[in-house]
Amino acid sequence: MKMTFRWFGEGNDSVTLKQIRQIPGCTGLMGVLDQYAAGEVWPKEVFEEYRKHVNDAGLEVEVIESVNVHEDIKLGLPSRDKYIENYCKTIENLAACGVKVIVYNFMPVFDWLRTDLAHPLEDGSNVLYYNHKQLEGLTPVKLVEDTAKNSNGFTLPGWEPERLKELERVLELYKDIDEDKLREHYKYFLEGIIPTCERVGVKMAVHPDDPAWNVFGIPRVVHCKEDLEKIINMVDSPSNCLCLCTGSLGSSPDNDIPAIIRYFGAKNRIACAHVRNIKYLGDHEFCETSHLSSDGSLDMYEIMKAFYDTGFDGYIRPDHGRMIWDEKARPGYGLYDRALGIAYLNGIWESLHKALPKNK
Ligand SMILES: [Mn+2]
Repeated sequence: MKMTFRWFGEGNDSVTLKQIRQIPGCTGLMGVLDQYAAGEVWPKEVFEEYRKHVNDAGLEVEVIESVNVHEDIKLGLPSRDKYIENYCKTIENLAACGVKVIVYNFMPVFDWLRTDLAHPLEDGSNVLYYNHKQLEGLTPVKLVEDTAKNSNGFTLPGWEPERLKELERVLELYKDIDEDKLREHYKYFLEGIIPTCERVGVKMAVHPDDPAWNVFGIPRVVHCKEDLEKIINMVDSPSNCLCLCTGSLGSSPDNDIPAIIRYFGAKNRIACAHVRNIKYLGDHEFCETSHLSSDGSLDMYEIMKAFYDTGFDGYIRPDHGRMIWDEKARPGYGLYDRALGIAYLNGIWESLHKALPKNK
């Protein structure tokens, strides 16, 4: 297992590489380069410079998180072939610089979604919060505007202003697309990119829908065990993998996270993981919490044990944290609570290793 940390890049993150390097047991990044819009080719030289910069700070960057899939691919438009070709070029360029895993998602229109980015907890911290009832009566455009206003001046992943200008037009295009149609388009995408991944030794890791259900009537096909099974079978290849995000899948109490980890871990299809806790507050209502099991609804010991027992040797990072100790940062992505999350997850891992010496 390699412990990593999400970093948004120089000038785009309140957290520094020096700070990340000082988190015990954290050896690398899940990196983000968000200057390229979905569909653009990431130039090798630019990424190589980024990699050197990260390596010079004493950290690895073998996982990249922000290679977004162009909406035309999800919509199955004729222009998708050009974007798939570009995606393959980006895969080749990143692989040439040592990238082993690329995280992406296949959520139409919206990336992750919350209704409050600073929900107060009893301990005086604040966290991301979701209540499905609050989406009722809200238009997608209004939600996006509210989110942009409340993100402490940072652009949230998936909410890039350039992409949102076309929001209404894109929503209209999705009216004729159901889940089966979306899966057809997904399969076409994987068939287009996986041969390149196999050739250059990259694993694609799909991030689950967050939250784990449909929003605004738009189809989503990555939020339960059956969905994930369909995806890994669309193209049966060791390069067609999952990014197991416990908080995203875990937003639905119907998903048994340790069982899902054991099932796909045994097939060697989990390339990386985001590990965090959430707390159920009602029907389709939850808040995020510290990583500690007793603070939320997920059993983090059982989650880490499932990774351990299946011989997981991929990349893990803590996911969103609370905003604590008066830190000012991108919602969910402060230094302090995520660093505490790493210390805690590493503590569980060490205990597992010493009690059950099967893995490292
Ligand atoms: Mn995640």
